[in-house]
Amino acid sequence: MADVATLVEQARQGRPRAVARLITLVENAAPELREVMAALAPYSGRAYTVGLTGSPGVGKSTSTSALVTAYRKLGKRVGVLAVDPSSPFSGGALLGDRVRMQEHATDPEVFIRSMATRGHLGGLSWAAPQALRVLDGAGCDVILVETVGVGQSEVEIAAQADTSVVLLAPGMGDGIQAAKAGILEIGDVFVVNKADRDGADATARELNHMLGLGESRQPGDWRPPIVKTVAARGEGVDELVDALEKHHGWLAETGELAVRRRRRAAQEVEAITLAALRARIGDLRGDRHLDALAGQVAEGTLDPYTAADRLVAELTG
Ligand SMILES: Nc1nc2c(ncn2[C@@H]2O[C@H](COP(=O)(O)OP(=O)(O)O)[C@@H](O)[C@H]2O)c(=O)[nH]1
Ligand SMILES: [Mg+2]
Repeated sequence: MADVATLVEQARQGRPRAVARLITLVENAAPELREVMAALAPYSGRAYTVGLTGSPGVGKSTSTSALVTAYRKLGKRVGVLAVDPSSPFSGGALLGDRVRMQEHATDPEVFIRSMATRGHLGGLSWAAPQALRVLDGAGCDVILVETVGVGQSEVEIAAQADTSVVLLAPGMGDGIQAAKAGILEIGDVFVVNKADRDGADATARELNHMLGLGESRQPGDWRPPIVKTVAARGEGVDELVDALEKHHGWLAETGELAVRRRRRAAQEVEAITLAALRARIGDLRGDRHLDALAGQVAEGTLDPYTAADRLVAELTG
């Protein structure tokens, strides 16, 4: 295997194979990652990242593909990351997604990758950001992150993007579902896709109502727009790009972009720290010190907090 420095250099030049191999390293939590991330650090923070979330079938992949087309027209280099927190498979996109992404497959300015994160210690919290770092380092101007999973993990991944797009479609009972999943709070831009179907206006109205309910916005606060699209035909996609660009501008002007990125970096560092501590505790299994502490706690001669303090002191000492 090419050494890390060479791989990173090739990825920096936008060579797809090198980018793919680096993301595989992330996916496998390979030991080389430490070196990869050190080499990529100076090149991070350039890409604008957009997360797309919503129930299965709502049109995330179709919208992602349409957005790739729109951003390519603007001359941007685009990365696409489909994150599936539950899938044991890696490397390949779901078949349907492959078909949808086909038209971009031969475009050297588009990087498409799906990633499974199951089995990671602290999985999502650091695997997705590191894959984003790779795409960022490869010179992507925009990175679109589609989450395949639903629920909490989805919200977690969306929080790793600069802008979160929440998609709904008419007739899916989506408004209610979305509220349940806590997804309304994370939406910076809302899309009512499948606007060619009956009920799109009603869904948009319902959404508008729900968004307005908890409103206590100050002047200058971001008011999440609702964009209607027919992603399958590319309709409304330019309006969606406009909404994204506006949000990007608002993030930059208000300083919120830096705030969000710092918050994300803190989570990333914390996740890596916890994984490292957990690994060290694992190393301690069978260790006489831990064994002795556990024995004392079991016998009642030591309380568990004091035992934990001693363990932390030992791990960090
Ligand atoms: N009628 C209609 N169908 C759409 C539209 N966008 C996507 N679809 C279809 O909805 C299905 C699910 O789309 P997909 O992008 O895979 O959804 P995902 O699971 O959220 O990624 C596919 O059969 C798409 O062709 C749209 O705007 N209108
Ligand atoms: Mg999809």
